[in-house]
Amino acid sequence: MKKLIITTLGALVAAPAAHSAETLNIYNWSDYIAEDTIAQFEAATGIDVNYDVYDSNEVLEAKMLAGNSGYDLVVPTSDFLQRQVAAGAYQPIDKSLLPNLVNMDEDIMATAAGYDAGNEHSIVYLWGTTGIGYNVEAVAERLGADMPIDSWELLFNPEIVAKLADCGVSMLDAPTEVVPAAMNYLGLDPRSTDAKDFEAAEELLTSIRPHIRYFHSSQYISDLANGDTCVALGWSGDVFQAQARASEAENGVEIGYIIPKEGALQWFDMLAIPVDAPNPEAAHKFINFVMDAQVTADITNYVWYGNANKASMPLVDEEIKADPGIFPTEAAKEKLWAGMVYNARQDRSLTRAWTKVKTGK
Ligand code: SPD
Repeated sequence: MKKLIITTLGALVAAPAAHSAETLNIYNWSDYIAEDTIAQFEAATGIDVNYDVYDSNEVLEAKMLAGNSGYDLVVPTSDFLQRQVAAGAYQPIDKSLLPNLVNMDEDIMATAAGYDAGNEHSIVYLWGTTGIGYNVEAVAERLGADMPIDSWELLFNPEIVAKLADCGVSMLDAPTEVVPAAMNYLGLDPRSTDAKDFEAAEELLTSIRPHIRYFHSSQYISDLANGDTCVALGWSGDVFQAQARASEAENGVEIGYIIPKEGALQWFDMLAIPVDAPNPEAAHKFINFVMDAQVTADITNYVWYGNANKASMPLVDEEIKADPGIFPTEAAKEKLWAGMVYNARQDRSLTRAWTKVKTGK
């Protein structure tokens, strides 16, 4: 059984600096940092951190495009980042301020550069997949113990998901992830931008809508952990956090995560500095701090997401490195798809389909 592990930085952290009036405003995904990362940074630098969280790229994007967010550091997913960079929302990263850049995995940074040329405005923070979390016992009770739990069928086959409705099925409130997953299940290209494909996904999602208890992108961690829901279309590390919480609570709930055999979205969340950040120097210090091998390993060991820090890998728990739900097998990798960058027209069409699914209108 997995355990939440809290590690300390030990020798890495210098003696606490004298109090300074300097402040760093961070806006990050919820449940996406180790318990002690911020305190360690404050102790090492004397910078006070204000730390806010969100659970939706759309919410972050609205703030970035409006400007004057007051944030110094944010964490958009790479596909969203690309269009925000195009809109001038971020400032170039000054790599001369990042000696720990040498720790990064060049291959993963090169993949991310597909969204941000030359990694000019962003550094990979963590990455993961969008798959299915499930309560092993509750699902087996309803579907039979020999039902293969390896497919989007669990959520998108109306006959199967109907049998799970009573124990609680949830989905991310993330149209750019759920609609492509539905298209993939239908045998369509998950990266399609064709309005007809969005409509096909909408039709499928509408047919299973009566069996979905809610659409939300963070509540499912505690609900799965407590046994209040039994299936969630969710993010890899969040499901593993639910598994760890259930294990710590010793409540008898066993949670599994699958990357469906048909394939899944693989995404990269990026550290980026808004163009109007009040304190970009402190943001650079934080990015460099996070790129320390031990700091990144502590984060991965706590939140169960992959990172792009090669130097951290020897410090990542063996159990995490060996889990194919966190670090997919070569065979699973072949079926992963990358997030699509939608233009405004495609985005409207996707959002329309999503609103209809959620509201039935
Ligand atoms: N609880 C942290 C979840 C982070 C999810 N990142 C978003 C990925 C979007 N594709």
